[in-house]
Amino acid sequence: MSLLSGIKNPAALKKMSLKELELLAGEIRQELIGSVSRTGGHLAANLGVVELTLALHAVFNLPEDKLIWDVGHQCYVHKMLTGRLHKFDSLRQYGGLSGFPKRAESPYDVFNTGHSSTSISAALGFALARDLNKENYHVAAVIGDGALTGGMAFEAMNHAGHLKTNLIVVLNDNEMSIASPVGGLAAYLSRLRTDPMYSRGKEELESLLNRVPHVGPRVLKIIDRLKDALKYLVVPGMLFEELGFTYLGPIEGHNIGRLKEVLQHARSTKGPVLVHVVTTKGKGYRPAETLPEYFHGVGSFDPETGQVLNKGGPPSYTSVFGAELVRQGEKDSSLVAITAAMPDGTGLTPFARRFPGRFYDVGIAEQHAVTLAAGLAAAGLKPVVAIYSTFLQRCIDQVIHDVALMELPVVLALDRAGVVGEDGETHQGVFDLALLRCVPGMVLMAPKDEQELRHMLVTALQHQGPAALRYPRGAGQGVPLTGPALPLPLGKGEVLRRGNDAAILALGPQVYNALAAAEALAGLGIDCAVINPRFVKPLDEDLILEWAERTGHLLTVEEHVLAGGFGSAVLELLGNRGRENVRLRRLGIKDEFVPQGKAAVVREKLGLSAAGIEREVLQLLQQEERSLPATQLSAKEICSG
Ligand SMILES: Cc1ncc(C[n+]2csc(CCOP(=O)(O)OP(=O)(O)O)c2C)c(N)n1
Repeated sequence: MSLLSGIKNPAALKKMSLKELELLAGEIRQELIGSVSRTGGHLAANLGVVELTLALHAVFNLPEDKLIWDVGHQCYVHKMLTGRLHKFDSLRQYGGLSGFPKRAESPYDVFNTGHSSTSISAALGFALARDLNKENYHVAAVIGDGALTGGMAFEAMNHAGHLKTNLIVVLNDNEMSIASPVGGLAAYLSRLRTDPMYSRGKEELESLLNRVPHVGPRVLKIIDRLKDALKYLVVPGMLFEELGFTYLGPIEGHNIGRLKEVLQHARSTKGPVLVHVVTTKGKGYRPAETLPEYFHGVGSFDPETGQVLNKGGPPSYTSVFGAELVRQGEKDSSLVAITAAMPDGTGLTPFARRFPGRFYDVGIAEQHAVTLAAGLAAAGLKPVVAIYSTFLQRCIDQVIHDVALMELPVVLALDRAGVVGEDGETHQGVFDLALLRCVPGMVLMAPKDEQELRHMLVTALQHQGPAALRYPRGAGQGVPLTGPALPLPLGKGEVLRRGNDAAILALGPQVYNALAAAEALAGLGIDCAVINPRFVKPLDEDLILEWAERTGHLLTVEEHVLAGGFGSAVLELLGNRGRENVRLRRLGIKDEFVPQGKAAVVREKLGLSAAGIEREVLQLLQQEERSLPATQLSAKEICSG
């Protein structure tokens, strides 16, 4: 039996010798490579934290002590050691093991994560609750050098340093975010890692100061001041020390013995401590060490070669967006592009290569990205912020306060809008319409396919105010990408199919499911119109009212929560215009979080498929008239599901 399969809970690690822990690390790496090669997932980050996770579990008493993983994509080893090894074949699948920490899954996962830079705030919350409840446990946050570029991490450290409570922050520094890390902080960490003066300095200073004989209080005070002055010269981690943390490190992050020693030391240190651990992303698997960015989040691959399986098919929305942005950048020298640590994920790498001077990767700093764009726009440039829908949630105030209030022409290119698949609840892009629709002056679009995305990008670029376009993750529809991208008339939808029994208003690529559903319904003798609204704001009111009148039955379809989305906008329109005789059904996401799983599986479960739309139309047409309470909106609307 392998060492790994014998571990039922992490207490077993405390009894293991260093040799056994090292053997275990090897087994874990094999298991990680094997299972992620089948399911896909965040391989490189997990390979990098094998020894760190073993040392953390060996030193702390989980789950009494609390361990919080920032972003959480590096929690696989932690899951293997906490009774979930046997579930790894279901990793990231529908109903399976989550790829992120989840309280509902295990008492060892004390805080859900997925978005970056939250761990220190949450850990401080645990530490303060412990103090208030007069409990006695340790709290540790593990945060990467990438996640540390998020402002929240510094807000939390600033507060923790002020409060001086016991709290351990483990900085997992692998010199990588998804891409290369950004800015002065990265340069600072690099100096800490590499400058022998920094790494030797602290121990030497401590031993020197310990040799100073104890004398009267006046002299002691002078010595204290001298210590402080000396610290500035030689103590590493001064930035963290200044924030009120005791800095320990840098430590070789693949040396379990050394890690255990330093973590023990951190455990017995009073006040906030930062343990700086240096690791290699992708450690122990050559393809991932060579291409850590590629193996950050990867689909299934051949473990022997590292070759990714099942590639091919139409170009992704992301890549079509990226290519069109380069074309527009050629025409307009005022166009600048911004990403928050996702140059590849958002398709901006070709733009960055072509126009390095007009491209900004700001680190994991979405709020800054949007206000930076506002500043650039106020000064006459044309910024495009390419951002995942889910991460836009971070910067709604910046959109309202810094962009929309001044009517600044900032383009928000919202990638991964709708169902995202295996990353699950934390990453679904299903709130953006509700968050943006209420912002005065905002133009909101959703292309039905990758060709329309090109047109919408140009529409947004030519608009003299804020505009957002939302498009999904993954492959486009495979439509021809011919001709120049041309601006679309603002607030105008298009009729794709005419019919008299009902009109389906389907947003984004759901248009294609609507067309397939209409085809199937035609076989049943039901004659459906299909409309591509294109704009959620401004809404094509005339078109929608015309088809409401013509058919008397409307179905809206969107990959978005029903509350505040596109269907809500249509419902408001019918209500405002007193169209009591129109029946409306809205298909979208009910008031619940959307789980992980293959996107097609999840869409099917949500009814966001051709078959689902067909069912909805049948129900819409079969619905009996019912009298509504006077307080209800005038349109006779019944939510789907
Ligand atoms: C708010 C937010 N923005 C972007 C991301 C996407 N993201 C996931 S992991 C990651 C890089 C994290 O780098 P680091 O903290 O150094 O961890 P590593 O993967 O290198 O171990 C990014 C940008 C995110 N999860 N949350």
